[in-house]
Amino acid sequence: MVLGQSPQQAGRLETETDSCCGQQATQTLAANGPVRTTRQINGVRSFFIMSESRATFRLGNDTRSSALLFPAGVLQPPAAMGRLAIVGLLLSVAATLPAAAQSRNLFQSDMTLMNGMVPVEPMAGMRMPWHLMDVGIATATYDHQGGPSGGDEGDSANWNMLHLQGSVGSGLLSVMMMNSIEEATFPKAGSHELFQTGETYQGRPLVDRQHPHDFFMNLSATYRFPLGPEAGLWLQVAPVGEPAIGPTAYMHRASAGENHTAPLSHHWQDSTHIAFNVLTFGGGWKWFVLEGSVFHGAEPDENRWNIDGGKIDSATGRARFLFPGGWSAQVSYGFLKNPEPAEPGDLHRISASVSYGAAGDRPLAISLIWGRNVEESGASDSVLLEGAYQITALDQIYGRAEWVQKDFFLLLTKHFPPPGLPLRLANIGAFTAGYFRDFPILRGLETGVGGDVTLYAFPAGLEPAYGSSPVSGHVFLRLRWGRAALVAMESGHSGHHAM
Ligand SMILES: [Cu+2]
Repeated sequence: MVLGQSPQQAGRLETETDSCCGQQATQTLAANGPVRTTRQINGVRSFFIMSESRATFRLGNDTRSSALLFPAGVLQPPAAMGRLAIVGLLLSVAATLPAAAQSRNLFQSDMTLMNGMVPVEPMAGMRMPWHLMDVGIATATYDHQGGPSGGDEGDSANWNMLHLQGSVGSGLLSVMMMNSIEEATFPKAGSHELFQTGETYQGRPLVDRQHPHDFFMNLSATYRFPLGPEAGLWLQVAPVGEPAIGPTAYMHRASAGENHTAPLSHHWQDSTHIAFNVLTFGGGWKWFVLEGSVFHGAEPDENRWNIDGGKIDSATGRARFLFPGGWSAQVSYGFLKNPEPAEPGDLHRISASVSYGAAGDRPLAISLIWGRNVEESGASDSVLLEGAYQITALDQIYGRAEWVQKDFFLLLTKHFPPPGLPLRLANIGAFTAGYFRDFPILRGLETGVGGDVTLYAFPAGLEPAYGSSPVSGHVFLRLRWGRAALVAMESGHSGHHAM
């Protein structure tokens, strides 16, 4: 749903560009006047999608049809606003067309894209009217985790994001609030997930459980200041935010597809996505981004309803690379001051990842992620490979393979190791395959069902706790509303784009 949307955001126009018709698309852009042509840099075409529904309106493969609806100068305010209102109205209607018109793009909700923390922001230099977007997901899941450490439950993973954005001065201001009520929809001690670790419940470590996310998952204000069409600087002030480290958090990644389960390497790679008192400063030029954050290093406490706060004692730095053709990568480092108060000690985290299709602008997305934690007791590594493929507009397959080194004692006994015990690591492998199908029932609400199965590899010494070959799985109903803003960040051959 888009509340108070501007006409050009009301729907979604797609043009098809590929090696054969890219030239034509370029001409279409050029025909739309100077505003549009400034957004074409070095063949890098940037796009901006905001829509209230995933049901997108395809104008067909002929880019000339979009030129009809977006005639020259149409985006030059204010004279064009009336026409845009009509186009917006048409597209709003089109957005509710039956599922046959849906695209095969994967869903993503990357907040760096939504908040314009990118070098090339397609609306840079244009006046953006204030608009409020709402996007969210809720699942109803039956979760079975096998073996003696497993269990069965019904739960719901969920989040909602309110995103207010508009021009201030020559830049773009984004205000975001993201909430989750998992504290009410997860079992008190967290959702059963074999080999999952991280955070605490009643002062004891959570083992084989995924903690619920805080009610305030994000509360941030971001100002992006353009430096011409190819560069920008940004500052984010976030009582609750994501420091610049690691890949996009799993629940926002296109490559996670419909897999709503936290990776076992969450606390090696992307667990800082909820941090307190975060200040981020960044900038980017063409395909390169450099950003740094300071924040409070402790992980969220057991009270999931409040905003923890805490003094700024930790820092991260990240370089991002937005390659042509849908590829992107990051390398990052962070110092986290005493992230787990129940098990005191500082943490150094190093991460590198490569992604394909992270902007959710094509049917396939893949991420390969490495994350390393270096603690006083020693270092441990994690590697994750995941992908999602939209076979048709309604059918998706997804998968995830992980290898992560976890504390043997913790997994075996479900207690923190006593101080002084040398760190013994267990190599844990987890392999998930899943299938999801959309069943469009209600307009404005995307409804679908999915299921997945996970198998594991682990040392024989853990068999007393896990059995010899546990099998886990989920069956779930997923509701989703809204769609995140998207900035495609590739050049050259590309899939379906909106403009
Ligand atoms: Cu998390």
